[in-house]
Amino acid sequence: MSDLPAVLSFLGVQDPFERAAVAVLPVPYDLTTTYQPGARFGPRAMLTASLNIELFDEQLRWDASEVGIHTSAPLEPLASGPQAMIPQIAEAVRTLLRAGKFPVVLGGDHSVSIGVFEALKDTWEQVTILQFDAHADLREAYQGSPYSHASVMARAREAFDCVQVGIRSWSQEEEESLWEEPDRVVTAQEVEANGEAAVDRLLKVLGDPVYVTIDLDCLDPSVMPSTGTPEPGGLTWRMLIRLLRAVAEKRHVVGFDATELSPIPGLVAPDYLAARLVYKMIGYVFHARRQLGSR
Ligand SMILES: [Mn+2]
Repeated sequence: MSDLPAVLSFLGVQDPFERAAVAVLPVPYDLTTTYQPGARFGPRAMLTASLNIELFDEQLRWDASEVGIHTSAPLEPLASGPQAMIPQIAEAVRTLLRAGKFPVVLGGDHSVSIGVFEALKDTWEQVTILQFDAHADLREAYQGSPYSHASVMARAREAFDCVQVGIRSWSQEEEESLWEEPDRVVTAQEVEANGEAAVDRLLKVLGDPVYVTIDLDCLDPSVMPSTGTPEPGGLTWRMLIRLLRAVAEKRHVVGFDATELSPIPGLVAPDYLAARLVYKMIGYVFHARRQLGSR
């Protein structure tokens, strides 16, 4: 197979870093996954699936890859755990932000987002973290670690305004903190009951600019079974992309991540969905920027 690229790149596109608006950073790390490990294989599965995606977006009627996409070498996971890994992720993302790139981080388990938040703190005085997830992720610590995938939004809330969408599972411990500001939570049930109303309500509470962190388990397991914690009653594909497009059109999005893809061998549809979602979001963001001029 001499036609295999030396480095697996998103969409099989590899624009020179200097010319790329989008920088894809694979982080194959899953040491904090608790139920079904395997998110370390997520980036590779997304990148492999992405090679089959049509570059022309059928909704936008535009080939979003023309903005230039560069995929970095994967960040090597450190076995010493998240205390070491998070600064490493933060530094890698800082480098991308300093270079003026739009970072797209491919997890890995959701704890990789904590590293991204560290980098955002140094770059943006004020940014809202918009989380798509089945879980509140508001545990102060989980299994002894404050950097667990179950503590992602507890860490985010220490520095940022946050809005949480798709939520449908939380602990007794999280019950109080989740509902501190009820406007800032859009449950999966609320989205299912009236999607358009949920879009409107989200836009009403969401700050600007926005960083979007996507735990793929926000989606229903019927379309996204390949996650560490598949939770029933999730978002549909259509509803998720509707929400993401609305956010991209109405806010300045500074970057995003897609985490918790834990590929099931032989079941490629979820891997493809994850890759398609990442490309959709890139398309939405840059199409909106093109329409509005640089904000
Ligand atoms: Mn989750």
